[in-house]
Amino acid sequence: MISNTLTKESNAAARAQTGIPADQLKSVVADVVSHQKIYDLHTHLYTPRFGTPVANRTGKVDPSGLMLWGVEELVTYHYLVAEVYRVVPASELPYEEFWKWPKSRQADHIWKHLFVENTPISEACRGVLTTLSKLGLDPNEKHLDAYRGFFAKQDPSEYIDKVMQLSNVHTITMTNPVFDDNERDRWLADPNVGADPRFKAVLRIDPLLRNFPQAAAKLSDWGYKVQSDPSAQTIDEVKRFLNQWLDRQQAIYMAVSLPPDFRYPANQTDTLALAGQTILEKAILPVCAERKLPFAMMIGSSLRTQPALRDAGDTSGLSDVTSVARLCRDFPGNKFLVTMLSRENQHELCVTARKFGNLMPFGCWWFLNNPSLITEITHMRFELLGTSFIPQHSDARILDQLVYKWDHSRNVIIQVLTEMYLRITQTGRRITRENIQHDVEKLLNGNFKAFLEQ
Ligand code: RAT
Ligand code: ZN
Repeated sequence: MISNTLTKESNAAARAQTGIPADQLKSVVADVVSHQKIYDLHTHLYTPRFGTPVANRTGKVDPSGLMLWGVEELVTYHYLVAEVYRVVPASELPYEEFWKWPKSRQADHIWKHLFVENTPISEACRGVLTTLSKLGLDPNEKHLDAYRGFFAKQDPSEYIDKVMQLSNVHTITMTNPVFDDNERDRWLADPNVGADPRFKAVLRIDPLLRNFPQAAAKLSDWGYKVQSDPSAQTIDEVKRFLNQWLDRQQAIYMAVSLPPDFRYPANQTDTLALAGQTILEKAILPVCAERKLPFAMMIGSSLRTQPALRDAGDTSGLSDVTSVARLCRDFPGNKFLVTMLSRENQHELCVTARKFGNLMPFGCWWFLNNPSLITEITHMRFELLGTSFIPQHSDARILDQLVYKWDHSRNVIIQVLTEMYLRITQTGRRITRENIQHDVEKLLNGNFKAFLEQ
């Protein structure tokens, strides 16, 4: 018995001693990264109970359903709407006209101009090609009809399993904007709408911080005793509202997207920002702290810079990392998940995370979700933070995008991680498969879980 244990221990010790030769590092890293199941902490995907507008095998189609998937949704992704307007300008196709078209016509237009008549070279275009090809479809088709039949034959719930298997994602975190009537009504009509073991919910509350008077008007319509001026009673009512919705959704964190001019503390002459600040300090952060939930701040989105483009009309702007530092310092009992949209904010955010254990930088958000920028940002994060960050989230809006967003990001992570290990081996320090498995597990799953449990 004793000698058996000893043999096991010495075998383990011997394995730990066996460093991976430099020329094999990349293939081992690739193997480990591709086998690691991912906890995707920010998407805009939904369970089948939220309904789907996409024709499918069950025959159940809900025109305002929230679960998006299939080729027409993929091709009309708002990133691609913006790109098609680079090729066919509004002088040729007025925005209002495009929005009046049925989705199938919009999709045909985008396919023709971005995929057939031009080389689909952008990241968002390449993503569609990766997805089609990983689904076993030929990405060279001239017309979308060649794909439509494949998607119409799917059962939405089974298709979720298929996509999660292909992308190796074990949990999809939704974004659940409670101020969106379509979304809110679905939670009220069906208490189990979010109950699906593959999904987690997130309470998204942008209007509370971006425009409190507007949010207060809605809350008051919904029966809460709130006023646009955040009095003590208003604060209590906002807390009651947040707690009710966190319970209803079983949300794993609370989230907001903030504009580039978000400042903490707020500018004393900006009454709208001051109202938001009071709600943040007195309602949102206390509720998060009591429930030990992280507060996710996604900072740097300027909404509707080009309103005619709708979702595709938002842009990014330089934000203020000092504000993040102040929040982390002044609220040590809170946990902050933070991603920033501007490339220029990334270095300062890393430096700030070195100072605050309650700050977890995550993902390469939206306009940063391009291989060149993910490479740069991930390198910098490794150099400044070791493995104590979350390198990526998918931000998928259309289920099938999980396939490409994770395929592309995995490839970058493999490349960058291999370079980091090679640098270490140059010191004479050995890198083992166990080291790599340990690191990759933290990056793609464990760091997020541990932050939730902290
Ligand atoms: O990346 C996106 O699709 C954006 O439109 C936003 O949804 C952003 O990710 C957000 O969560 O606000
Ligand atoms: Zn998002």
